[in-house]
Amino acid sequence: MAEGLKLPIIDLSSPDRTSSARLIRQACMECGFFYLVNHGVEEELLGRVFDQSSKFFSLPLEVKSKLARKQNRGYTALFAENLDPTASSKGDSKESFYIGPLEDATQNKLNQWPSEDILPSWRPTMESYYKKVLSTGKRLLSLIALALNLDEDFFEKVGGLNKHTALLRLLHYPGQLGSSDEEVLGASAHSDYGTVTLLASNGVPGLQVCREKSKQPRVWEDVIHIDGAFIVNIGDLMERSTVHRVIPAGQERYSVAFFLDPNEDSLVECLASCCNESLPPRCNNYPLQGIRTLQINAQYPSRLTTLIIIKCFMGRLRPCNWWTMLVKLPFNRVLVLFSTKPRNRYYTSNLSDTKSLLQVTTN
Ligand SMILES: O=C(O)CCC(=O)C(=O)O
Repeated sequence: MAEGLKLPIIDLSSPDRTSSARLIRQACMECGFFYLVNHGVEEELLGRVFDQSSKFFSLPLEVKSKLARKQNRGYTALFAENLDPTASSKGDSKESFYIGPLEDATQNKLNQWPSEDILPSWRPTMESYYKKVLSTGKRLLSLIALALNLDEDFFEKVGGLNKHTALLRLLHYPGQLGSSDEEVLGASAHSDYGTVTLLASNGVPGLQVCREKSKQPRVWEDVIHIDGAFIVNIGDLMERSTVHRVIPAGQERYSVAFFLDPNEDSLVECLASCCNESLPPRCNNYPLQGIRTLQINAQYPSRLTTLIIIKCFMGRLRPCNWWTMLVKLPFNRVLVLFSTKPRNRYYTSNLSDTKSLLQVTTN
């Protein structure tokens, strides 16, 4: 197994916020991953989340399948998702459960909950965790704003999370799979498409990071578990997203990922502090909703999405913006954004797969 990565540890409760922001900035420029401690989510609550998660995933498949994923909420079975179809046709060896925003009644209605008769503590436990980790994520985002030379309350002021689309995802990787000639990963190589992801696990190894995604063959480094710490990575909307994966460790792994994603109606636009005359914005006014829908569809491929991609590639259809984005996406990853007003503004760091964003903002 590859050597463990040495990642910086950020203390969310440190009174020296300037130093913390500096550390985050460095972590994001170098790797896009760091640990977060003193984050305010009690270990006892996390313990209950894992306990409920294990109870749910132990249920018979027919029971879990009654909550099958709809509108990106609910249960996905083993091999349903394929994060890297170029590596394997089989799909990823994990099952999962998505929970979406709770505060907004329309969004909350989409959530699916296991029956109280079967798992009476599931819903209150997940709701408590969702609220806690959301608050941690928002505090972290204010440090990231500082790291980008913005006011701490920048993202809050522009209302970027007023109608956020953060997803909590419980994951279960079975320990043993039947033998197969094809290498099957727990989660194949991918980067996350939101702003930040906060990940907790039951300590079973498997998470690996590739710092140079264009280098072949790829070099994978283990991310070691630290008790009580979240593993945080920045997503595509923060420009320096890092490819990661989960390999089978021969033991059952449970994890819980919280993807802090902004308002659905956001437009992707470059932050003023992240571009200048010599480095103009490379991507502006991309609608987040379009990008996300396309990304999610690509993860759970349907015949329609595949057809559109093929037709665009063959030049048989004149691609509209969204289709163009879909085709470009793997090569030209997008950026940050948030909206000040519904259906209006925006914003972002500067894009491309280079580390230029954070370098440009260095005074
Ligand atoms: O389960 C893990 O450790 C990682 C999960 C992950 O990378 C993801 O869901 O995007």
